[in-house]
Parts: sequence; structure tokens; C-alpha cells
Amino acid sequence: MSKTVVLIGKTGEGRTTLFNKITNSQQKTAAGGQNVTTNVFVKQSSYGDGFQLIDTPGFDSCSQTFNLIAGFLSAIDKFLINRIMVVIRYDRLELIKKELIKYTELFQSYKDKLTFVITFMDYIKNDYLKNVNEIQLMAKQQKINSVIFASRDHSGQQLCQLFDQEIQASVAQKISLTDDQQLSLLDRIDNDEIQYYLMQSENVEYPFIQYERQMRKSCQQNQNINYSQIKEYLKKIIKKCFLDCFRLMEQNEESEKYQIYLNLKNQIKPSLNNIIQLIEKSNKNDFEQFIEQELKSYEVGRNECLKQLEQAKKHMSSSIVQL
Ligand SMILES: Nc1nc2c(ncn2[C@@H]2O[C@H](COP(=O)(O)OP(=O)(O)O)[C@@H](O)[C@H]2O)c(=O)[nH]1
Ligand SMILES: [Mg+2]
Repeated sequence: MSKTVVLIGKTGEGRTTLFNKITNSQQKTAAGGQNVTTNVFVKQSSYGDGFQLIDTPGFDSCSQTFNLIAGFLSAIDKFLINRIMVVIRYDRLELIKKELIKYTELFQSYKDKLTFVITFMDYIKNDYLKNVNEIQLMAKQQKINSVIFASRDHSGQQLCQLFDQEIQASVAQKISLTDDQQLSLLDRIDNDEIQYYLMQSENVEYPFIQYERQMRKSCQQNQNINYSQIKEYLKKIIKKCFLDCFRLMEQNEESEKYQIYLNLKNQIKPSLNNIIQLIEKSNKNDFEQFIEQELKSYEVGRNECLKQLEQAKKHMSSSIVQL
């Protein structure tokens, strides 16, 4: 039986372009960043050893948000998957790194099935190899060894060859995501309104970064760290961060509030993780739990989102098109 590869990623990263070249198709691409379709397309590759390729609608912020996520979810519901190919457009390295971390976390139980496809490699003017090496290194740090680099100059034949190589040893498997993982797809969407707020407030993570610095200094100077004082302070700045944002977006729907929660959590989590690292071993577990609980208390609209996602999945399972 033919192997199956699913493409996933944000809108405009080049999925449909890859799909068209590989399967010799003429599906509409998202010129101008417009999301063109919420359909899922399935077709056999045209060259090489052969595999079945699934193009999913991009994750994008619009009235279709839930349908887009559900498109991907209904695809992995219907097919056994040999390889998940995450398509990421070439950009500043630290942005790529963020994406790699997010997707690895999402598919942590399927790391052996994950390939990163970095598109738009033709945008690199200098130091092509240096960039390739660094991206490969960043992927390795996430324990992912499978990376494909694609550019506009690649032919369908070349792409098929690259894909064939990566899927050779992959067995077909059912991919299932937990509710939380499914919902975390919501924070891969650039919600303009949320982004706007985050930009307005300059740096929601600033108080956290500042505190992290202060703690680091105290540690270096071997000062006694008052554990309950740290908790108190963090409680305060976490509260401020969420309440400020919710206040600004008061009239929003529950499901949007959940997206805000995800975005904010994502934004401050790296600093919080750094702070956790500074806590002495004996208190670390307790401290981790404390942070989780604090964040969780600002989680609103989760059930509403799950409900909307379930409805969208029902709707989307009928829009898988076999070409
Ligand atoms: N320069 C360049 N443009 C690309 C590349 N891949 C896709 N594009 C362009 O980017 C736009 C969005 O591509 P599309 O395949 O529709 O993205 P999708 O939303 O992920 O399916 C289209 O105008 C493509 O022509 C690439 O590797 N290099
Ligand atoms: Mg597309």
C-alpha cells in the first residue's frame, strides 16, 4: 500500500505549491496571503517511488479558524499517516526556532514521524549553507533529524526524490492528539486582534524577563532565595498580565478569550521556564506545579472551543477531496 504524507502549516508557507509540483496539479495557491480553500486534497505523487500526499488548509485567522484546524484533524482521522511534514517558510532563525519548538511539542509522541520542510530557501542571498546547517542543528536540538529544504526552483521530480528519501523507513500509524494538543493549534494562528494587543502592550513578558535577571543575579551572588516571596511576586505579575489583556478585550467571545489565554501563556512561558531552572532541586517540582496552576486559573473558554472544534470536524470530514 502506498505511504501517506500529510502537509501542515500556516497559510502562505508554500504547502499547496509543494502539492502541485509533487502531484502535478493546479490547485489554487495563496497568492497575496489569502487563504483559498478549506478543502483537504489527497493525491498520489507523480514521480519516484510514490506516496499519497495530503494538502490541508492553512491555519489562519478568519471566520474559518475552526474549520481550518478541523481540516487537518479530519485528515489524520481518516488516514493512517507515514509522515507529518510541517511546512515552515524561511525567516529569521529565531522565528524558525520558535516554530520548530512549537510543532515538536505538539507532535511529541510522533517525533519519529516528523519532517520539517523549510520553504522559500530561494530567499537566502548569502550564506546558504550556514543557514541550512543552523536550521538542521536547531531541529537536532528538538531531536528531529528529518529536514527538507525547498525553493521555488525545485521541480516536482526533485521534490518527490527528497520526500521519498525521508519516508522510506516510516511506518503507517494512526495519529491522535489530545484535546489540549488539538486546542493548541489555535495558538498557531496569528489572530490580528491579539497580536495587536501584544504589540500595544510592548512586552507582556518584560516583567518576567526582568525578574528572571534579578533572580539570576541573586543566585550568582549566593544570596538566600526566599521561595515564598518568589511565588507571591510571580502570582502578582501573572495576574496583571492576564487581567490587563482580558480587560482590553472585554467584549470578546469565550472562544476568543481562550485564544488570548493560549497566546499570552505562550509568550511568557519561556521566561517562566528559565525561572524554574533557577529554583533549587528540592523545590523544583512543587514550583513547576505552582506555575501550571497559576496559569491555569486564567484559562477561560476551553469548553466552548472544544465544542466549536467538534462541530467543525463533523463539517470538514465531508470536504476531503480525493483527486
Ligand atoms: N519564492 C518562493 N515563493 C514560494 C515558495 N513556495 C510558495 N511560494 C509562493 O507563496 C505563495 C503561497 O504559497 P501556497 O503554496 O499557496 O501556500 P499555502 O498557503 O501554504 O498552501 C504563492 O504565491 C507561492 O507561489 C518558495 O519556495 N519560494
Ligand atoms: Mg494552500
